[in-house]
Amino acid sequence: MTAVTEGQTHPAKEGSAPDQQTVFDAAVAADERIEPRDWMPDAYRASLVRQIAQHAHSEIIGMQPEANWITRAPSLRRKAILMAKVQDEAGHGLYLYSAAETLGTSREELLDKLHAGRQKYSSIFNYPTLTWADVGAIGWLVDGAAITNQVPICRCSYGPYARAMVRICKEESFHQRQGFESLLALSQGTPEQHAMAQDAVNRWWWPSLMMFGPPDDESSHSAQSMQWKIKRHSNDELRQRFVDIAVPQAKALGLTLPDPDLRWNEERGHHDFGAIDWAEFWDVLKGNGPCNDQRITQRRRAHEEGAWVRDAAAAYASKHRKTKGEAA
Ligand code: BYC
Repeated sequence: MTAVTEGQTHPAKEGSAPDQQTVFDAAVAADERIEPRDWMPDAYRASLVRQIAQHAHSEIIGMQPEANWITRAPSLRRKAILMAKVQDEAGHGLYLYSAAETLGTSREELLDKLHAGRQKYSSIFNYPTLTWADVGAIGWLVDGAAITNQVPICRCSYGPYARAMVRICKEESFHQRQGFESLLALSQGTPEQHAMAQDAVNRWWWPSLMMFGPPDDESSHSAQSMQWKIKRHSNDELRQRFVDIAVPQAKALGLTLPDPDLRWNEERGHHDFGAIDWAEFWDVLKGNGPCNDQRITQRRRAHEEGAWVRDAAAAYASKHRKTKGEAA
């Protein structure tokens, strides 16, 4: 949008004085970006904070299941790749908390809410990583689902969120490829390795489909978020897109997707797939997944143990500011 004066970046046309809501609606309709200092409806702001915070929390909680395998990676190469990937997830969290901060909240406040169970993180990270093949399955399926969901967010109406997603999607794409390559190596390895890869795919497939959120008719936020162009596609549309992408990839991997109802539907031009266990999804959201307690306990512990690092960084920054101030 074209900036005019601070706090009001949409110029009113001469002779007219459109109210702030009209200016906002027109900007969204014209596919312009809403920027932090623009007027926006309170509900738009609150919904963005909700979604971006949940997204950021997912990135940092998502470090845990994969970090579980860093010490046991089968080679130095795999270990280096996994460490880099886990660090990337921390970086994604950082961009996203920064994007949320532009909406007038603070990272501290959001983390407090996560630790108190008042904000969510993705259901997918409440499942355990039982074998090394799970690291490959997460890369292929979980990062694959994440890209499918997140590429459209690069066109989100809120500027800072959209811009954060560009880099995140590039990195997620690399993550997805490394997962695919790692699973391929296992699938083409010994019969035991192939079985381990298949077992991982069997366990991660259905939770990956749940990542896209509830079916459209049970999605409380979708209609409004799509109207505001925070979301560009519905949960079911993106889930279908992901299934259509994953089927040929599974074939290339020599692995089977654990769904007897999965088949190409010529008429629809899409794959039909079996019923998702939504009772399991809602149960995981309520905190009853296999790893909910473990994930949040570990997150709280990491936060407490990292307090001295935050204090030291804040002290250094304040000293640096003072020194710079003196030099000026
Ligand atoms: N898990 O109205 P709906 C990653 C909640 S990170 C938990 O459809 P919306 C990665 C939803 O919040 C992956 N909760 O909501 C990281 C709402 O509850 P509240 C994270 C879920 O927002 C490391 C209620 O259910 N990606 O990929 O319109 C390593 C009703 O849902 C889930 C993002 O966060 C879920 N799966 O749509 C590797 C992407 N689904 O808030 C990979 C950004 C729904 O009213 N987020 N809920 O309490 C989005 O695109 C959207 O927020 C969602 C949900 C599609 C997830």
